[in-house]
Amino acid sequence: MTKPVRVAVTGAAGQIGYSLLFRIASGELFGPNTPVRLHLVELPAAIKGAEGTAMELEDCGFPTLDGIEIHDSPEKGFEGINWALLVGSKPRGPGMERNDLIRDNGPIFVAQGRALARAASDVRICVVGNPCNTNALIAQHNCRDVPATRFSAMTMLDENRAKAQLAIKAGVNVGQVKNLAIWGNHSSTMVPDFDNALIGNKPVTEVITDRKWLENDFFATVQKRGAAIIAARGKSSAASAASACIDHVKRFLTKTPSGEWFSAAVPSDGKLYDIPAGLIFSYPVRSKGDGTYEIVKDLKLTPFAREMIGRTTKELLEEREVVKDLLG
Ligand code: NAX
Repeated sequence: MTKPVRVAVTGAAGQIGYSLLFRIASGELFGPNTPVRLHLVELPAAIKGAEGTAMELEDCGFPTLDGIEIHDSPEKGFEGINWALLVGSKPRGPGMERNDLIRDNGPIFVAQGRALARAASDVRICVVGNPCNTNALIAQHNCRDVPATRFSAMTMLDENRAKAQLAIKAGVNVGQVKNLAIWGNHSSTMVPDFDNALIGNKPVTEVITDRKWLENDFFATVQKRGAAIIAARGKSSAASAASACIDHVKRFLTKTPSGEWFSAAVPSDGKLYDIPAGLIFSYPVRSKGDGTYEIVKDLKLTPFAREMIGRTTKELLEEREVVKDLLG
């Protein structure tokens, strides 16, 4: 009998949780032969909602779902887990500045980092809750027992959004678009790197020759897609975020084909592309197929891309400054 993979999802009663949990339970993430034990972690006030979701998960009759645990504390919720998908955090309220959100959510990731250190050893962590890069930085600093390279933050949704926009513009299926790296912060300063991406094995810039569109409309659409969805739906992206989280974990668990890469925010070692050490920075990465990865080296960056990467780096440094007292 295969040992179940234990996956904790924080914010299990939230909108992303409601989509994500079913896709994990169905066997889509770890395959049809790997049982999954879900740890639903919520705030005490939202436990009832998590119980409702758990009932629906049972009612789906997924053979891969080995069991469900519901916890109102990260200490209990993270016990023995192999994956921590840290989705839960406070949403940005009306009139709230980004720095207020960073300060408000920081303590959640201090507590969760400490709980991970105590409760889990063979664990990999993906932070989705915003501001995800800096939240991942806080969790990682408060969990020194787990290697830093096991922490990542999700920029896969931004990659998927960017690929979709390029595919629409070029009139091709999105499967034709490859190697679209997101650099930097998951925020409106993110850098969708079209110069190194391919459409049907040709450079994007050979297929879409309108560089003005690429540097302006394409950039702005990708950077502001989250806000556009809120404006249209009245709620933030949920199913697409859950789908990207599935893609993120799958890409780490699958050997990346030669010459390809995907986007994930991972700790910088300070040696590549002039990014200061320690930041959780989105890079093009390649998985070795077992959860470990390498950052793709020696990609050529245009002066435009360098300038944009400089801006997103500056923003991440400023965010780190705002939470410096939380970096245990
Ligand atoms: P919801 O407000 O629907 O759900 C959040 C849930 O988290 C709530 O049920 C709440 O009770 C729970 N929660 C809050 N603090 C918690 C804690 N300390 N422990 C456990 N649970 C806790 O938000 P949802 O739409 O699901 O979004 C969740 C997070 O994802 C937000 O921070 C959001 O900004 C972020 N996103 C990140 C994206 C990314 O690409 N990285 C894209 C989508 C999304 O915007």
